[in-house]
Amino acid sequence: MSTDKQITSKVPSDRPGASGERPVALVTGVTGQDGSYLAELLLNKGYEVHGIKRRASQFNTDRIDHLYTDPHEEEVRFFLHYGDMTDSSNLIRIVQETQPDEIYNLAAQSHVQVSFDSPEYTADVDALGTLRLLEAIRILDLTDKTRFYQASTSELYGKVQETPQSETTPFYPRSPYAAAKLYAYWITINYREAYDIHASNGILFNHESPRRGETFVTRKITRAAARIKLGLQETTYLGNLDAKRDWGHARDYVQGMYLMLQQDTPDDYVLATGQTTTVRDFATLAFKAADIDIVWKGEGEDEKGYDADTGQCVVDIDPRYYRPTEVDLLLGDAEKAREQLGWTPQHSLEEMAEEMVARDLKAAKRTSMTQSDA
Ligand code: NDP
Ligand code: GDR
Repeated sequence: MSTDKQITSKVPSDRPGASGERPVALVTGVTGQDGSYLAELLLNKGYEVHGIKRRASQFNTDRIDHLYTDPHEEEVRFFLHYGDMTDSSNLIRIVQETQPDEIYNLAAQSHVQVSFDSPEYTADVDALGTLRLLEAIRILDLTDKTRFYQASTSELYGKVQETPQSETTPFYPRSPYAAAKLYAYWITINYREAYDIHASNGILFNHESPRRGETFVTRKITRAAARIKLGLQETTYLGNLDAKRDWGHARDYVQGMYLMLQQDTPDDYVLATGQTTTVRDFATLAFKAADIDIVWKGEGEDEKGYDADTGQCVVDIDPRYYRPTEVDLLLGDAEKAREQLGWTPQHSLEEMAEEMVARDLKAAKRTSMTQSDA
């Protein structure tokens, strides 16, 4: 599934690393879904990678533990620093210490529904956090050296203005998350224009993987399908089944991020698959991958959860998962990224759903064995 051939063809030969020295990247949000795939990609390309993680009361590095090398060993290229997007002095110190060639700003309070509950915190992290990092580059006089990637989002499009959505489609944010990301998008462009920083926005449509957080809808569904199959839960409840998303695979999308920072000139790019699917259809597809037929509550006579004899599971709606304002339809046009970066997604939605369900079935089996041992 590698796109390495396309990638190297669009990477100029004068980037750091090309003449032997080791390029240095700083990744915020390294413990998240995208951060973990991006760190893998950069390490494979020979980078020294520094990641920022938050202090938490429990371990929060599950997604990157496999990248960790004992610091006493000779060739260590992956380093973690405690930090937080709300703490300017901490960010400035980390940028100063690491002197990165590239910063990938992936850290965010990234859950749209949660942003309605914590709008101010979301703005602080997602909007002002971006400003803090850009200011660190400026204050430390790294504007000529450090390239900057901003994790912008298809949520900026919000209320549908046109489809498919491209770099020229007007924005209409529909959540505190999207409004915060709108500020981050524009401040990135402003610092590019005002201070000549190589700063780019990736306007990424939804991308998923087995590492997706459990409360985003695809992972919630694949995890539920696996656990229902193994008798660990009876059913699941969902919100708006009619919402349509352009879902790709995170592995493909982090390659696009990397490519954006290898271009001679900074710019803004949409990454998307060009196909859209309802939540309802994704759920049907994912449950099928676990050999379960969904019956939407109200459509069948039987109102139980899972029936192993028929292979059917009744799934219901819980209005608690409805959002005060919804984004109804996302469908992206990634023509510019295809043309200029040589980027094309490699995974189909079906393959991805199968991969996610297979991984969740494995995890559910482990849980099931632990429970029966207890
Ligand atoms: P995740 O939610 O999986 O990861 C978010 C990361 O940000 C985590 O490492 C998290 O740390 C960290 N983080 C959150 N708050 C802070 C803070 N205050 N200070 C420092 N770090 C913080 O998101 P994804 O990997 O899915 O997404 C990466 C980025 O891309 C995000 O900015 C998201 O908004 C954006 N995006 C995502 C898309 C998607 O479909 N996945 C699409 C478009 C944009 P911790 O592990 O401790 O929680
Ligand atoms: P989204 O992702 O809001 O698009 O943001 P999410 O998976 O949370 O929702 C997608 C759609 O599914 C509907 N939905 C549900 N959502 C959740 N979480 N739980 C449910 O039970 C449920 N039922 C239906 C939602 O209403 C929505 O329409 C993601 C995040 O990764 C953002 O950070 C990123 O910017 C965008 O994708 C692009």
